[in-house]
Amino acid sequence: MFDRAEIEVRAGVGGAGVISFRREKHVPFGGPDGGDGGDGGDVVIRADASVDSLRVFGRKRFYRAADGQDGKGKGKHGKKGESLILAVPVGTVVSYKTQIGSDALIADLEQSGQQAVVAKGGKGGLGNTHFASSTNQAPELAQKGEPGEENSIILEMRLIADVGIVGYPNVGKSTLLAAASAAKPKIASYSFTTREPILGVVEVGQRSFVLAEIPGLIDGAHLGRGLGHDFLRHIMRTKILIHLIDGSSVSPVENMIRVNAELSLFDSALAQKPQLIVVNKIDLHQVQARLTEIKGAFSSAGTTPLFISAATGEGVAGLMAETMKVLHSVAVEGGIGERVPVKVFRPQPKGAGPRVYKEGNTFVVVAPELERIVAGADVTSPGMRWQLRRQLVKLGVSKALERAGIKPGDRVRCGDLEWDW
Ligand SMILES: Nc1nc2c(ncn2[C@@H]2O[C@H](COP(=O)(O)OP(=O)(O)OP(=O)(O)O)[C@@H](O)[C@H]2O)c(=O)[nH]1
Ligand SMILES: [Mg+2]
Repeated sequence: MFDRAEIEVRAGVGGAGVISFRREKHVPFGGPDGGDGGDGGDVVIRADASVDSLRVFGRKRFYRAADGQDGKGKGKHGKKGESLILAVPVGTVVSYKTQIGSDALIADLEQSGQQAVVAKGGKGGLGNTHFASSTNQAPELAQKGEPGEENSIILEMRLIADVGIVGYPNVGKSTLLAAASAAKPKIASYSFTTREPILGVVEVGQRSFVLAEIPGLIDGAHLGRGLGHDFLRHIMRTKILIHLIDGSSVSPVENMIRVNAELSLFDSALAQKPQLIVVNKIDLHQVQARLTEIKGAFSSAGTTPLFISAATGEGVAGLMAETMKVLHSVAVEGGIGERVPVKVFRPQPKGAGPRVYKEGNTFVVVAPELERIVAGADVTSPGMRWQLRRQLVKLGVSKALERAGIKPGDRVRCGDLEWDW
């Protein structure tokens, strides 16, 4: 099952702004006319109804969007880099892989056409026209483009089943799925026979719904025990649950309570989904003999279960008709059709002012705006140094340094450049 893929995405680098001056007849030095660099392209993930698996992402791991073009003279701006759009199946959950190991949700693409930006393109650098002022009419400063964001992204396909069958191993989930649909899951008398969620379509009269077996739920599943943890996520989208209980177990009621505790420990929303409580294996003698006792125990726990034998088919049609009814009432209550707004993920806060910290005797300036100017500047020219100094004031770097206690003669570093204050 290709229900999960990890990919690396890199957005385009912004194009560089340029230093250029107008050349006119009879005018030895025209004004600055260096255009800005174009923004780098984004990497975008978009849900597409015509895509049905994440298979392609298993074959190719790295994706990058186009870089922005550099600006040109005569005020011409560079072209924006084209965004890279990756099509994924509807129902894909997109998250960002963090260093600490837990994933951070970016977006849940529930409808065709819904999309999320997973790596933002770098902004293009400013051309030298932006650095002109009344006192500096020949600015020799321009900005380099910003780098594009780079992220590790996890794509996961959530099963879109309407109904999930949950319950301990070996209670007869596969047997029920096979009895109610054309699915052919493996059935065996040991636990964890089913290792992946399996789907089947159930027809009730003219209508149908998708039923899924959710495998491997055991005590501690919310902590990652058994197989359940991975698949608990998959049932988040189901509208209702069939909670199947083995009638031949020592205490069917206790089993129901424990499974529900497990579900709510994983996610309280999961425990609040409507459930049909179903006792299975009523064809067995020992279950027949205890039927009244079991009914009584459930009723004192506040529920009235349905009784079936998945093996013989007794009660299965009735259960499916009941499931259809509950599904319908959930839909009418407005459980479906909610829109999830597109979330754009930005790992770094933008627009933070310059920061200064001391490294030994050197004052280090962290100011991306300035670093990008510094990276492109020829600091050997005195004119250029003067222009840079003005930018230090303008971007608030001088203030930040003074606040940090800098004195004339102290060493300052910004990006690759070091100088005395
Ligand atoms: N007598 C009887 N046995 C049943 C019934 N339903 C299932 N079984 C048996 O119970 C055992 C487990 O059935 P499965 O359908 O594989 O159970 P499961 O819940 O899917 O199990 P896992 O996938 O391992 O979690 C098998 O030996 C089935 O034949 C039933 O209604 N009556
Ligand atoms: Mg099974």
